[in-house]
This record gives sequence, structure tokens and C-alpha cells, in this order.
Amino acid sequence: MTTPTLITVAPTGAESTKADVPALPVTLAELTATAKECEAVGASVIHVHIRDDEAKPSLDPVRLRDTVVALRESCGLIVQLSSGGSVHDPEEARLAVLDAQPDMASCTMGTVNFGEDVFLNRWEFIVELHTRMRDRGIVPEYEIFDLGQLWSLARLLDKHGLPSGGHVHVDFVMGVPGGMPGTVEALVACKQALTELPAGTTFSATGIGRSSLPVLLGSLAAGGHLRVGMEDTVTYAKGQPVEANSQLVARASGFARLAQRPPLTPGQARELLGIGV
Ligand code: KMH
Ligand code: ZN
Repeated sequence: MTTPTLITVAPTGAESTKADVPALPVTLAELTATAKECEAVGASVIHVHIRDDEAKPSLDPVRLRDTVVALRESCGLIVQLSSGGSVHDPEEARLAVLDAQPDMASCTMGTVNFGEDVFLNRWEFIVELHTRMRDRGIVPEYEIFDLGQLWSLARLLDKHGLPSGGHVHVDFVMGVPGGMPGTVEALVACKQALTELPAGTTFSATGIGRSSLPVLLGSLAAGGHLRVGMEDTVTYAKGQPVEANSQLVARASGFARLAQRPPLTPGQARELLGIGV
């Protein structure tokens, strides 16, 4: 049986800059236009980081609310807000992201070195995020930067229960300097560790930078789902900046179709992820 492919677009992130990739969407108008274009070529989820007027990463609560509303008005994508923010964001601001009432939010399963920085995710913070999401009917995407974080997730679910909707979905974020590498071997190790998690757990994978394509192809072959976007990849090919997020989504959709695993619609993705149940 072939499983259709959930394609998440992560169009902006907190680390990429206009200098790296001039087409980075940083305003609300750019973000909503990007969302529509990506939905048209096969995305079903949008993982959102927002920027301020100077294009710096922001967790401003009013902007976050406005962003959720504007995305809902302009496209059918599932709106997933990042609770990871940037490595400089305090825990309270990251928890307050949930006040914008997105469909989904990310929940990173542990602390990881992040280039020269540290992406801090204390256990108590993770528990609070998971619990608040369940209380508010927000479906988590558990972000996995290293293999052991899957055992942390197993412990979280064992001690604190299943998320809203009852379905568990994880995203392997591979190739961050300080986390697991963006290799097929690491992907297979992560997939094998899913036996520790509830039956039916689904996964997507994204490779940072040059690991983007190997991780994409590996995930498709392994029955996983895909995440692409300028948050993770600023070049389409060597020396060629990404021109639009939809270019990356279109390429992912093309590979998914070739693999006989066509993209899921947002409605089908909602069913898969247990959103609105
Ligand atoms: N910007 C990274 C520090 C997430 O969105 O939840 C964290 C990140 C993960 O991007
Ligand atoms: Zn993110």
C-alpha cells in the first residue's frame, strides 16, 4: 500500500536572512502569498516563524495572532506556529505562542548545540508545552534534533499522555551543527526508534543545507513525510539561491509523485494528524 505524502513548508525560520536568500518571506503579505503558492503545488502544512519590521525574528503576540488569522483567510494550509523561535527567545515568550491558537505548534524534545549557540529545551519546559497544547486542542509536531530525543518523547507520552487528537507526529530535523547528521543512516536509526512510540506514529524529515535532498529522498523511500523551505535550505542547487519556497515544494511534490506517493491535500493531512477530532 502506498502512503501519500504530507509536505510541510517552513518558509522563513529564525536564522535565514534576506542576504542569504533575497526571496525570504518576512512580511505578512509575503508570507500569505507564499502560503498560497505552496498550497497550489502540494504543501499541506506551513511551519511559521514571523519577523518584525526590521526582518528580525519575533514572537510578538499580536503579530502572531494576526498571522494565524491572515493565513486562515488566505489559504487552506494547516497553520503550525514555531514554539522554538530563535535561540535567544525566553521560555515564557515561547509558551505564549500558543495564545495565538494555531492548529499545530512545534515542540522540540531536548536541548541541542545549535552552531555556536545552544537551543535550550529543559524537561519542565517541554512538559509545560506539551500539556498546554493538549489543554488547548493544539496538535504538536515533536521536533527531533538527535536520536535520544525520541526516547525523551517516549517518556513524555508515557508520563503525561497522548497529545490532542491522539496521533503522534514527529519531524526529524537533520544536519544542524550540534545535532544528528543529515544522512540516510541517521534517518534509518530514527525510523527504527519509532518502535518505542505509539503504533501509528508518523514522521517527516528535513535536511539542513546540503543534506536537504538526501534526507528528502531517504524519507520518501522510508515511508516518511517531507519538510522543505527556506528555513532549512537557502540554495536550490550549488550556487543557486532558492527563488521561492514554492520552488522547493514543487520539487518535493515531483519526487513524491515519482515515488507513487502523491501529496496529501490539507484536508487529508488534517485527518492524518488528528486535527479537529
Ligand atoms: N530556530 C531554532 C532555534 C522550531 O521551530 O520549533 C528552533 C526551530 C525549531 O526552528
Ligand atoms: Zn522552525
